[in-house]
Amino acid sequence: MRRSSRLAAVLVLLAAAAADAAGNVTVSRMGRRLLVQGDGADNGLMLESAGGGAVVVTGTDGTTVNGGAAVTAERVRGIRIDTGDGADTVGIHDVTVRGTLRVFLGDGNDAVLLEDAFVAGALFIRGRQGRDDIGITRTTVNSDVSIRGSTGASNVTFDGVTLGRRLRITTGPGRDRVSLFDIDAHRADRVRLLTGDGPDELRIELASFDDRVDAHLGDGDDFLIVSDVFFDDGAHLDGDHGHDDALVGLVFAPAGEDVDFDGF
Ligand SMILES: [Ca+2]
Ligand SMILES: [Ca+2]
Ligand SMILES: [Ca+2]
Repeated sequence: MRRSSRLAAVLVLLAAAAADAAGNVTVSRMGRRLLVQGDGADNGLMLESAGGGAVVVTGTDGTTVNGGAAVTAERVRGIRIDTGDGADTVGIHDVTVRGTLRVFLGDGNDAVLLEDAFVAGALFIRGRQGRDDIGITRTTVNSDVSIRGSTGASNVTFDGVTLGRRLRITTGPGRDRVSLFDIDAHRADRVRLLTGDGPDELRIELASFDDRVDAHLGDGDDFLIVSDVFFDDGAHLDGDHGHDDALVGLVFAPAGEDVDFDGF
């Protein structure tokens, strides 16, 4: 009897420790902007549309939201998420954001996946230290998109993304992988892709760009793959220093526009 009650006490303690490790996310609002603030623990959270402009924020992997399982916010326009330090995981699924969506990942090895979303304003995602995975899938953004990876290795993947204005992706000195696949930018503005130093890989496949595309792969031995891409206003793709390789498939540009490959 005493043994089993002691075991039960140990199990309760273990459960409490696990909950502490997953931390708590605080959801508040400033006007029609939803503020989602993580703590220093490894937070897991999921944002989903609840219909009529409402958004439900659910804790995953033991993370609590305002001390409970989930919080629903009505009539949300913009969203700002800051997961703080720790290895955080953010899923944003099937959400319409009528304003701006900002995601700050803090330090730690973080992951964010934006899927089946529509963002009427701008999209900002910021990593800091650690190794970050940033994925955007089947999503339309009407205004600027700005992604800044972490100082460690970043993995930035766009798959089925429609862009309305500018796109800028910047990664740091680590070994980064940036992949743009199935991109509709034929009504968008200028694109800048800067992978920083370190041995990086940049893939641009099945894409159409209305405005100019500039890519710089920085120092380090980099690898560029470009295939089935229409550059309506030309492109400058530069491997910079290091031993760089390029694999070039079908690339189209109108007469008078150049697609330059430098440093490969
Ligand atoms: Ca955190
Ligand atoms: Ca973090
Ligand atoms: Ca890099």
